[in-house]
Amino acid sequence: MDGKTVFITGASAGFGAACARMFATDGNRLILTARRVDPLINLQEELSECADVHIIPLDVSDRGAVQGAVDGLPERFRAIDILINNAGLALGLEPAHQVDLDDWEKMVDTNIKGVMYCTRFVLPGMVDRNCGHIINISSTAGAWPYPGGNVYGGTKAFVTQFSRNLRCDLLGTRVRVTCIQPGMAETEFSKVRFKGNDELAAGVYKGTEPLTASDIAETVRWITSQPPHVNVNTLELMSIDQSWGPFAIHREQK
Ligand code: NDP
Ligand code: 8X3
Repeated sequence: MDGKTVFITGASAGFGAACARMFATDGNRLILTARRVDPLINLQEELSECADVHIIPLDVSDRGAVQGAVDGLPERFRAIDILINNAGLALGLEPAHQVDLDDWEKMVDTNIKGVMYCTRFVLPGMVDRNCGHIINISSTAGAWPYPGGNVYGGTKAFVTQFSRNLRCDLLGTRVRVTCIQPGMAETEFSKVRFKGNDELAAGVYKGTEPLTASDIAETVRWITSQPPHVNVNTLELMSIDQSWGPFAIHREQK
């Protein structure tokens, strides 16, 4: 996996930052994007000895900004080999009839539109060069329902099906598409979901050994180091401490 150009969204924390650290070897060039600039600058400094890192402050839900970021890449970063559509978030865990509609819109704008925009602006170059790999970060929440998962799970179901449909459109090219569906992983994810409430966030992982950001980066390493004719379509992984529940049954009290 020598000398690839890797574009990562949501590189300021969690999976995205772990993927940046993992890719910062073997002469890879990194384009790291997120809304928060300070963590990107820190990561650029941390990785500067081993990788050529270009950072872009970017909100993936801003279509014009995504186009500007891709069109404005310095020459040596223009041929993107790997796009990691990772930026995303869950907001709240309320039932559908009580949820804040702004939260739903923000999840749709980030998790769906962000993936659409980044893919649409990066993909033509990959098709022209007849090589590339798009890795979309979906979730177990896109395949398995849970109370309060309403729109978050819906956005991740979009990511999963979009990934499969991309494979159909790209048949006959050497552009690969992979969808990763992680379960519970300890990052800033729950802190964001519970809007800064550290106690609620910590409760999600209490007494468990959740997946880590580094587990996801290692999964990405394995996927991207397969021979070029091997396309890993979908990969679901969970902590050993997570599994499925039985169907919920409502019973009238008699
Ligand atoms: P983190 O909260 O740790 O990281 C999320 C990243 O997304 C941050 O870098 C954040 O950067 C970025 N981001 C959020 N909104 C935007 C936006 N509008 N534009 C650009 N960047 C944005 O969470 P994770 O690392 O856990 O999450 C990464 C992905 O993995 C998400 O898509 C999430 O849904 C998914 N996932 C997470 C799981 C988990 O349990 N942790 C399990 C399954 C999937 P900034 O705030 O600086 O913009
Ligand atoms: C994150 C996993 O179960 O919190 O996508 O929705 S979960």
